[in-house]
Amino acid sequence: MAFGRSSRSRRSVEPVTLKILVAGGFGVGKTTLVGAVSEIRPLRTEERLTEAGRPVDDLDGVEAKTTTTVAMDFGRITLREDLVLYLFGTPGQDRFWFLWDELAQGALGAVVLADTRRLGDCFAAIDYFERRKIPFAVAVNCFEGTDRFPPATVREALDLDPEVPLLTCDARDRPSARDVLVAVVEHALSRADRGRAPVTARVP
Ligand SMILES: Nc1nc2c(ncn2[C@@H]2O[C@H](COP(=O)(O)OP(=O)(O)OP(=O)(O)O)[C@@H](O)[C@H]2O)c(=O)[nH]1
Ligand SMILES: [Mg+2]
Repeated sequence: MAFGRSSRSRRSVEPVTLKILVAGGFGVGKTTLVGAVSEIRPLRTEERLTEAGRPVDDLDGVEAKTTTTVAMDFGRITLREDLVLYLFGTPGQDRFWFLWDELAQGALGAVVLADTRRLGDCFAAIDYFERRKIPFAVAVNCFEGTDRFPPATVREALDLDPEVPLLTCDARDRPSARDVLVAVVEHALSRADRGRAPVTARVP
């Protein structure tokens, strides 16, 4: 399950490193979330949105957006001295689907970011993780001025299994984004533990 171990760490405890994907539809805030929590300068593969892309790049609600991810985002966050997450943000547009299988290799779990103005945009990511049995949590990125819906309504609209964590977040806010990552890790670890001893894995 572990993605790797850092051999160069000088810390007394060698951290377990886990790979987490940050997925969701176009312009939902994936790059923003990875950038908000990453303790290293995040690697981004952004290209400018152009007039040519206008028919396929739906900018409703994110009109200020000028760039889009074309390969992946990469960041790192230490959740605990002995637990480090490597974050891989996926590209949001359908034309980059061919990259997903590569990015998903060895992932412990995933965050699916959602925007209530276009919930349907995250169906594909949810389907992808459900099919591959990759544990995921859904985080509604609360853009200002958007309607807030009760969690039960969002859960129903997305047809989520009761066990899938559903949270709200502000992708720009480090503590908020960190909470989402903690929820995913706890969910993924508890799912991995099910069937073994009834251990509750908790990340502070
Ligand atoms: N107001 C507000 N704006 C946000 C929030 N999260 C992201 N944004 C803005 O929304 C736009 C889209 O954010 P990105 O992080 O590029 O979205 P993305 O999901 O990586 O987009 P793609 O890679 O193109 O699919 C950017 O202009 C962000 O500044 C948020 O929580 N609130
Ligand atoms: Mg992006």
